[in-house]
Amino acid sequence: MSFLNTFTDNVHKFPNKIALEFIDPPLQRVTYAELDQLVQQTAGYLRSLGLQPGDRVALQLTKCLEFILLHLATLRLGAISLPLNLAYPPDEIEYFLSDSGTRLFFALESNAARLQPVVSKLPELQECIFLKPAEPDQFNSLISDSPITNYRSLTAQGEAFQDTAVIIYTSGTTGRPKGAEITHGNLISNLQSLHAAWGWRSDDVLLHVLPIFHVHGLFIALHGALNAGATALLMREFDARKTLETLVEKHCTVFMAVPTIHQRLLDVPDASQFDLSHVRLITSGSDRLPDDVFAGFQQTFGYTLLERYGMTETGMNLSNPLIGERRIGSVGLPLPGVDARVVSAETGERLPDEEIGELEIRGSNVFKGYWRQPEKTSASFTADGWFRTGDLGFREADGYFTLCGRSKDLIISGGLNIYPPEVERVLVEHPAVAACAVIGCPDKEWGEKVTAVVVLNEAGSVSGADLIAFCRERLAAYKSPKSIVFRNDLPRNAMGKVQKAELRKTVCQVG
Ligand code: MCA
Repeated sequence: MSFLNTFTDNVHKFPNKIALEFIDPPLQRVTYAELDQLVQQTAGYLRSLGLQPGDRVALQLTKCLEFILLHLATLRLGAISLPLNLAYPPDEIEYFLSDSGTRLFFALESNAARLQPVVSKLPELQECIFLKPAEPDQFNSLISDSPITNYRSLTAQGEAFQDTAVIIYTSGTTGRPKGAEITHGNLISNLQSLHAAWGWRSDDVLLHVLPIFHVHGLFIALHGALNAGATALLMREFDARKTLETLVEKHCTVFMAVPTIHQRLLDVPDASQFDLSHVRLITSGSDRLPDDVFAGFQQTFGYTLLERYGMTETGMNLSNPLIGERRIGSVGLPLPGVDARVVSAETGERLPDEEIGELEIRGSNVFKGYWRQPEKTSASFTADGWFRTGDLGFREADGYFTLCGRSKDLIISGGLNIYPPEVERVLVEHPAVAACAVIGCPDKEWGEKVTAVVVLNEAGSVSGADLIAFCRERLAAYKSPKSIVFRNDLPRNAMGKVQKAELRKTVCQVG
């Protein structure tokens, strides 16, 4: 049993129902039967390129039908889909492709010149195909020459519960990002939990505004809709006013977003004019939901946001209930099939309710491990198989969990994770920089704003703007500092470790 089985069942049950509709140009709309046919053709095309079960297929594309077809066809063939953020510059792409040993890479034609020097260096990469999603005929002609593959005869191996379906790179506190291996079993178990918890229905209409290269937009929203036999309306790039208009005009029933997006909806000048009373489920996740956004949503739209908590490595873990109290500041209760506990960071022992400790998760939603990183994989699990999330929180006596910080040094900006060491590694490469520390400062728009505190060499001279530009050449723009603060030295403890808590106190107010 995999997510692809439920999708196939839905193709039989609802062949003529719209599965996907892109609501901005190029306008595209496919029924379940058409989507199935296109996925089969795409699978045939990938087979004609020699793709084998277990091979990695990397996708760095806009939010487009081609992305979804390639992703689903890759899963159908038992190969591994590797979605990549469009913001990653060539340096980062080189690392992801080489670390994963990617065999086929689909990228944007408009990025071809920047990517060519990188892809030509990668011995395991068999082919790099540049696509023009604005011109759907290009992809149609690629796949229409391929025989339709009866993938069902090919997938026995690929759909096995334990087989890796997708690799998503997540940054770590040390070293370079790690590829989280998510299995077919992880995908279906999390979909089944959410289907039950959020009451997904085949007559739901999801408005999908998130990127599809992350767990939230791809597994929770897009797979969620296809798993339910529902219709997904896809907005290629988020636009706040258009989101409100579409929710109303298209009678959408489900909407999922991150706090930055909810804040932007509240900032639409006449937001309260939009009647969202028909939207049965609006969720918030990927970052802590600020209390004023929770309250603002109630005041403006009369809707109580449903906050939930997940991670790339685990999918969704906890959720406020569909029916029952959606508690402000809390991420709710464990989803069906997911166990959660709070332990002492020092002893690893389970803590009583109300005491703050590290949150650990167990269940068939939890990933298999980090790609080719057995030590990092075993370090992230306890001896008895619980995944250490690195998030701090407590459990209340009635089972609700509240998060209150992280034991790992992580910044979350606009729902995207950024690990300071990745940014620090780039900054210290600049010849004028002697030392640096990267922190997240509270920010109304982004939740946290990446801020770098920099100490220059004695003879060093560089402006903040030039340092930001230096980072943006080497890192995705969302990871690059939005502000640089120069200092003569950094506060350090007796071991020489930078005291970031101290820096946050002194820098964030002025930074
Ligand atoms: C864009 N920019 C950002 C971010 N996004 N800066 C910091 N943090 C960000 N998240 C910068 C760009 O580099 C650019 O800078 C400027 O903002 C405008 O870029 P643009 O692309 O136009 O931004 P936008 O379209 O307004 O995007 C904001 C957004 C987007 C809609 C909030 O960031 C977004 O879709 N976030 C959701 C991410 C997500 O899906 N996370 C889920 C991860 P400049 O102009 O200087 O070049 S999965 C997860 O976390 C777990 C599993 C979970 O629980 O869900």
